[in-house]
Amino acid sequence: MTTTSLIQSLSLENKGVISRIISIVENEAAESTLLENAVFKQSGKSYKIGITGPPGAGKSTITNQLTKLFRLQDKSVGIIAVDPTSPFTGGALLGDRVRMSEIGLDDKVYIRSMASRGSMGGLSRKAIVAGDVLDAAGFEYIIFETVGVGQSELDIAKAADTTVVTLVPESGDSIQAMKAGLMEIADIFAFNKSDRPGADAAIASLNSIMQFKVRQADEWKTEIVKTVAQENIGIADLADKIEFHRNFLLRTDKLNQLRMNNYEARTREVVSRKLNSEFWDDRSNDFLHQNLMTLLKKVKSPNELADEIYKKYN
Ligand SMILES: Nc1nc2c(ncn2[C@@H]2O[C@H](COP(=O)(O)OP(=O)(O)OP(=O)(O)O)[C@@H](O)[C@H]2O)c(=O)[nH]1
Ligand SMILES: [Mg+2]
Repeated sequence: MTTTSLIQSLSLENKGVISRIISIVENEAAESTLLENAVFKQSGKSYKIGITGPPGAGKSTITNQLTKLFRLQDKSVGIIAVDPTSPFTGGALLGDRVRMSEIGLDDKVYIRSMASRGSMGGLSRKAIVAGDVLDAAGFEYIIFETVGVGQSELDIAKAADTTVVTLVPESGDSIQAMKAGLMEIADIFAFNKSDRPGADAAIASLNSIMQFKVRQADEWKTEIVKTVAQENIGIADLADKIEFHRNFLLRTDKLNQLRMNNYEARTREVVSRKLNSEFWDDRSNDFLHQNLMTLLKKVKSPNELADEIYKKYN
């Protein structure tokens, strides 16, 4: 299929086409940029939810329950599960197999797992573009589920309209979350596994940490929702809070601002990538390698060597 016919046949019903386009993007195949441009221009109608948090907190369980709830409202849902730590992809993960059997057979649900395949390079960028593909296909909700607490989660959170951070009672999660920068990105905390001991105390401590968060008058106040995802407790409440946040963004005209900020970051990222790849050719790389000794011997600092290379090869 040509790129034009791929784009023309892109729709909810056509999961094969969705998968093909995402694969082309994922593999950075030749026609990737053309497809990225086309889907971007058709995107913007979906509502994007990011679900992130530490490993095992219940992100997948929450995603599945939310999806079931949206389906009861006859809303279509596209899910992108991003795992920067796993070399597997395409539903090879056990949890994803369970998920496929639960909700994956639904016509109006599409699930895609994306993993790093050994290199972290551009995974979050590709996941965000995959979001554009699902958006252009017409899904009403898109859920980005990301494992761990690293830079890629933060990047993906920026591409979401509402970011849900999942925490659990154990292991001083709130403190960890604060350190990892999750406080700043959380629109809603889903305090999951609240069937476990210590949940109320942990929520109280999260609450007190949040009081220190500096907030402007017109800024969203982060919500905390108590969930037991496995038993579908608190999920309707979570969905309400997401809707509440969405209405807030629309009412205050922050949704467009937020998306514009995200598009700005994406544009800058492309420019940085281009500059970087143009700059580092054989000559500049050789020069760097030949001068590494001057760093070890403390003749030059990295700043000085960088300046020298920059002046020489720019
Ligand atoms: N007790 C309890 N267990 C839960 C709850 N929600 C999920 N679990 C269990 O916790 C485990 C991890 O849940 P997942 O949904 O796979 O968590 P995750 O955050 O997606 O995990 P990773 O993707 O591996 O980071 C599973 O065994 C779930 O059944 C809950 O509310 N209470
Ligand atoms: Mg998971």
